[in-house]
Amino acid sequence: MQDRDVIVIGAGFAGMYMVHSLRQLGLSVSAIERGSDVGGVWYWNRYPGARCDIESMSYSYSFSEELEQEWVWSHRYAMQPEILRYADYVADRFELRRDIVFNTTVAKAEYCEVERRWLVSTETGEIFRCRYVVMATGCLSVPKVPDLPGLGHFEGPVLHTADWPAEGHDFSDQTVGLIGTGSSGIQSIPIIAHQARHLTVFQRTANFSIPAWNGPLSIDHEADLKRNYRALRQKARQSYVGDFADEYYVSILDLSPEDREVQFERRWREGGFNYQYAFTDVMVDETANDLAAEYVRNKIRAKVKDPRMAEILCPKDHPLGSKRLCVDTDYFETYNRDNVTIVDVGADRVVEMTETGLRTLDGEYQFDALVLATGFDAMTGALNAIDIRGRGGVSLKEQWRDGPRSYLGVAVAGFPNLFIITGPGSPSVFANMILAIEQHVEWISALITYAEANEVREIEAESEAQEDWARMVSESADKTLFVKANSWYLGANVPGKARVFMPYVDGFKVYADACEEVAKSGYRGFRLS
Ligand code: NA7
Repeated sequence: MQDRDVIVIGAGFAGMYMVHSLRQLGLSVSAIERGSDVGGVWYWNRYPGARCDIESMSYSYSFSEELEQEWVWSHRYAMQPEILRYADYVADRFELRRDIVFNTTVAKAEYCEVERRWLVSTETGEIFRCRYVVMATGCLSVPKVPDLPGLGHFEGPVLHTADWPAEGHDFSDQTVGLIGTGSSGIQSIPIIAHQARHLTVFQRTANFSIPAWNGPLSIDHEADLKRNYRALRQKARQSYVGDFADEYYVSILDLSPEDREVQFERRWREGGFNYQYAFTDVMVDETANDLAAEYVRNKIRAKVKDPRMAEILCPKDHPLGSKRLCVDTDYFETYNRDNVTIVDVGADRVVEMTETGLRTLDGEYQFDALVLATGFDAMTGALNAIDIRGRGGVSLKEQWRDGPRSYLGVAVAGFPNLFIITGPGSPSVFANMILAIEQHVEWISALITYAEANEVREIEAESEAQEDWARMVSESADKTLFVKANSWYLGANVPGKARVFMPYVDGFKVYADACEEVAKSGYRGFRLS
């Protein structure tokens, strides 16, 4: 048994900063990490084309001005290898690895009420005893393998985008089947299409995607951003998403048809998420949303030469943005290649996997290798994968059977001294994730500091505060179009998972202000004893 003040579970960007921050408080801390190195989501998601969909200058830590100035991002949107190099650099620079236990999976975390300690056990039987536990397990870290009948019968390699072999995979001379057209599919399809002899994409739901217009960051532009970093970080903290984009608070419906076209085109040319967030009504008004959506559909029709393929690729069954918007490089153009086919497998058209391919209601498709770009058991998957037991031995997974409920997305009633970074009920995946992580790490660190200074031994969310928060999160989501899709935000991609809208939709700034208010009030909604 080893004793620590704090155990952090996970050493992605959340766990890394949490370790750094707790050390500054003079606390003893270890992070326990399943992978063999730091990086979290960027450690596992090594599929071809993996890239961040938030711009690199803002998708980076802001806690150290030296780090900010030293690190040089090569592109507007960074590719996975570069982000992993950044994680490696940060780990070296702040000597984080000495407090991280790698290649170790946490199986259980149990609260002992008598000792007021958590006992964290690993799959190999090691036990760590600590006063606080911080879950830095990530929102998109448990790959979802679809329940395809006969999947085990397929004789070729099966690769999941979120569990890609470190050595990569050479598709040259192979025929490839790929299931899934979310961000991971949309990023990997153009690259795999270049390598493979033939690529067949099986699409259940067509998705909206906006061009990334990715390219190298010029030295001048980078220098300019770095000169203004403090102001830009401040701007990010005052914004909805938490990035540097200019928000454009105008309603689509207030614009004339001509001005609308101008604005849609301008946002399309800027690329990325601002196409969705630039307008006030796109996520709350169906007419406004459909105008924005039709603009994208027309772009798809203009890009894809075969009109039949173009219609398959045009999303029609959910509002733009209700499934997370994708940001692509040459995705739709890829379907103009002779070696790429798209097959619509919506409406339960998949029958089974065979030894050599996939049988659908429309025919049989053969290929050498299968890529699953089928997403994640998002937001709660990694938390539920650990047997977390709070007061009275109550299991978090059981408590969340009908959907996750938390206070501020950071704490759960009945689970004292346990904190979740970017948990359900916080903006998390709706925000620039690194900023969301920093805000949580700093807030949790301040709360622990307060507890240490005031001889508080137990910090626990009150049930009533938690219920109020959960109700508010769900009522806010219900006022938007975010709830109008079978998305992973709602848990709809995992059969049997409770349908509860998990992210906080009112934006980073409003959320961070609410957290600040709670702190200023002496941590209203928490029982400090
Ligand atoms: P997503 O966005 O959940 O996409 C998964 C895709 O896989 C999506 O198109 C799914 O269709 C499809 N899917 C899942 N199961 C099946 C089955 N059984 N049959 C056919 N198609 C299936 O995951 P990503 O990894 O692309 O991206 C996740 C997030 O990571 C992304 O939003 C960014 O934030 C980064 P569906 O839409 O469910 O019909």
